[in-house]
Amino acid sequence: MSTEHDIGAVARQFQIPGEVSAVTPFGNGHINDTYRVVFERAGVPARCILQRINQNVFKNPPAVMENIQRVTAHLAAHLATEPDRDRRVLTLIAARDGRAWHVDAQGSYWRAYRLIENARTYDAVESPQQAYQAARAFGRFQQLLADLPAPRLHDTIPDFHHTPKRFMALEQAIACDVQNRAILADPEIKFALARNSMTRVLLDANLPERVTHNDTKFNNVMLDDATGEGICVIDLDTVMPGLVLYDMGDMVRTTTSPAEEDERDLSRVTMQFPMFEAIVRGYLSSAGEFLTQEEKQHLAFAGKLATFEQGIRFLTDYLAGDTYYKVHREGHNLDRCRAQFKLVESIEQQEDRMTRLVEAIR
Ligand code: ADP
Ligand code: GN1
Ligand code: MG
Repeated sequence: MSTEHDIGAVARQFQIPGEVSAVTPFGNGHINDTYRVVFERAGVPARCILQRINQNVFKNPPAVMENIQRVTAHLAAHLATEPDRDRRVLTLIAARDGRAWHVDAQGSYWRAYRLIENARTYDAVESPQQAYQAARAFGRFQQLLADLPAPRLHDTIPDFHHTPKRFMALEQAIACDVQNRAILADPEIKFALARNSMTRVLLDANLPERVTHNDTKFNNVMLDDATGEGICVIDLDTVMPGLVLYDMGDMVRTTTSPAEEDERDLSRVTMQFPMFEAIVRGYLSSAGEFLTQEEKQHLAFAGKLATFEQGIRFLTDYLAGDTYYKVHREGHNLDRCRAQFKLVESIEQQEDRMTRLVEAIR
């Protein structure tokens, strides 16, 4: 978290009435700095989410914000007649100068959202119902954005899910080995290099470009506290043109194992079939109508690829000296990589059954 920033002073740059009464670091994201800020006016509290955009990762913050403004406005228009519509889409709070962001004296970009009340995110899935709800929400998100008018959204991170380029970045990190860590990751490097052949499959599958979320981690969807419904998709920095199967795949990666992403006890990291089935059913319940045959054919494969891609991204960052993801302990990125590769193995063992399930219900 950025201690050098006075969070209360930043919060006052947004059009929120009242005085700042509390600031708390919030969430477990790897990229941005997130705070929950409470404002009080005449004893009545109002809560918001304040975020500092990570400019090491997002080189063009105004482009990120322009995408988010267009996407949230489009979603809000679609949801205008729904009950509880304010909790179903993120709402940006304007800065005092009327823009959707504030730039502080250090040049950092900040944004504020209304806090979605009576809902929360989870770092690990607990039930197939939760998996179903998350997948249904991400599918609906894609569906509602299918008619987003031109122009094309900005690529906030170019080639974000270009797995062959991720693989090349890994090869480069192994060759440079700037921290002399390759020796410590020898089994993981061998595991990765043996699986190059899967990296091109989706790019070669003649799939349509759509507006996708690109970071469909289980903790990027808020589940309603009372009903468990997947009520709001959050973390919109990477919403841009992409392939829906990477969204599907990242759900499988983050919503089938009972363990967290950085679990060190690898015996706990497994692809639980009932969770996979719930994801497929939840996703098809909202996205089934617009998916092409080619997309449906690759639904079962997507999880293996996305999990592998994430594993090589963590491994690359480990070898490069932890410059991209926030780390909280020695070897954290290597632990994360190991958990991803364990999950890839678990998926490989169940791949035939996963394919048969998708064939049966698609
Ligand atoms: P990161 O890119 O770092 O993952 P997120 O946008 O996902 O950042 O936010 C981090 C966490 O903050 C989320 O997992 C969620 O728990 C919480 N959060 C984010 N936005 C909101 C919101 N509008 N209302 C309530 N909680 C939120
Ligand atoms: C990052 O922001 P967060 O923590 O939701 C990353 C994703 C990774 C994820 C792995 C912009 O997501 O791509 O899949 O970590 N976001 C970016 O947990 O790189
Ligand atoms: Mg997040």
